[in-house]
Amino acid sequence: MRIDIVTLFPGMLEAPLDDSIVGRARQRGIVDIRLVNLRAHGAGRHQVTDDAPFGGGGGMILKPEPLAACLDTVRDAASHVVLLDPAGRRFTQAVARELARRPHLILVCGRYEGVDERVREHLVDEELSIGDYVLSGGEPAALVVTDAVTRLLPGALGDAAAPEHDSFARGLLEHPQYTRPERFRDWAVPPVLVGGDHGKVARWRRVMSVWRTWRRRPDLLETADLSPEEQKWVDGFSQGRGPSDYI
Ligand code: 9D3
Repeated sequence: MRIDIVTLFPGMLEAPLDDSIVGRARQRGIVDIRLVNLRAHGAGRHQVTDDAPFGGGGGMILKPEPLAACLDTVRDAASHVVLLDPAGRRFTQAVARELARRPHLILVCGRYEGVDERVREHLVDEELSIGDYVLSGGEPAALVVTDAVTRLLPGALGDAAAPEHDSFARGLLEHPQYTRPERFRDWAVPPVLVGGDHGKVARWRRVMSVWRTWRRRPDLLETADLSPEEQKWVDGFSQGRGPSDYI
């Protein structure tokens, strides 16, 4: 897959894209990520990319021509152009799965007080927001989308951590996890995890994953992929039972 990120601040993205899962996926040729400096397409000797809003008021608006010129150099028939914008559709794991099927994404980072409306209407295929908080620009959002999409590409993760096993892929939160030492400051690891019974461990993990989701993110249970047994646990929790009733 190819991902072009159009930004006025490529320096905000360089280092994060070089490390960890995304950096390794790039090295392995699983994803081809390029940073495209919008300023290179700005107007005139000063490469201006923004201007004051028609009708007055404060703030600067991203001009349409630099973005159009920039997209002309990177887009082809297979490209899917995404504007990162607080007014966009909410980015979720389901959207990440959709985007991961595309051969070419172009992520356009908004800035200033916004972008000229004609960009949204005519140059962009969809708009995405990563959540209800105010960022200074689309760059952190482009990084979030790039990371979430890249780790879904075949081969991006080791075999040990297939993305279909992620808690969010099943619609549940992760169960608690522990490592050595078995006792730290008088705090012991749950004995079932060190008892060597793999069946009991697997059941403990499933119960705790459903329990934690019920306690912390009950909204996720509406769409979670639950077995009939797991649904029974949820009903039990609602009637006052706890995880130890099912472990
Ligand atoms: C004064 C302008 N703001 C009115 C509320 C609108 C505004 C435009 C652009 C606010 C922030 C930004 C910069 N943010 C993004 O470009 C952005 C974003 C975000 O702020 N939150 C969540 N997701 C995203 S995706 C892009």
